[in-house]
Amino acid sequence: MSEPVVLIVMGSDSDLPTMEAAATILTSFGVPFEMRISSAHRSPKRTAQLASDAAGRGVQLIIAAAGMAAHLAGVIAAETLLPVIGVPMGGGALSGMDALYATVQMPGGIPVATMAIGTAGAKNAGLFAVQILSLADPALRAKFAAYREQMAVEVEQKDAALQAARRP
Ligand code: RP5
Repeated sequence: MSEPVVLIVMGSDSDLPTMEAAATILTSFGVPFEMRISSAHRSPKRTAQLASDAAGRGVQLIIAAAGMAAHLAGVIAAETLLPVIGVPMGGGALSGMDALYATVQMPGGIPVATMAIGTAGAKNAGLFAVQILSLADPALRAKFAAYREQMAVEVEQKDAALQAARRP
C-alpha cells in the first residue's frame, strides 16, 4: 500500500461514521490516506506526536475532526507546518455549533481551514484536500475537473426528469 499523503485524525471512534465521507472521496480520487483516532484532551501527548511526525513520513496535509469542545484541529495545527483542514462534528447538546466555533475561531497565527458541520464537511474536507494536492498534480487536477463536470451533468439530468414529470 502507498504511504499516506493525507492524514485523517478524529477525536473518537464515534466520529468515524461521519468521517467515512472524507475517506470515500480520497479513495475515489486515488489519494493514499491514513485514518487515526487520537484525542486532544484524552491522549494529548500522542496527538502532538502524531501531528509533529506527519510531515517527516510524507504526509502533505491533515484533516482533523472532533466534536463538542473541538480543539483537536487547532492543537494539531500548532504541532505541524502542514495545512490542517478542520471538520466540526455534529451532535451533542449544541448540535455541533460548539465544535464549529471551536474549530473555526482560531486566533490569528495558527489557521485551520474549517469545513461545514458533519457529513457535508467531511465530504468537502476530502474534496478540499484533493484540490490542494491537485495544484502540483495535473492528473489529479484532471480527475477533479471531471468530477465537477459530472456534478453539473447530474443537476441537468435531475432538472430534465423534473420537467418530464411535470409535463401535462
Ligand atoms: C470529541 O468528543 C470527539 O471528537 C467526539 O466528537 C466527542 C465525543 O466523543 P465520545 O464521547 O463519543 O468518545 O473528543
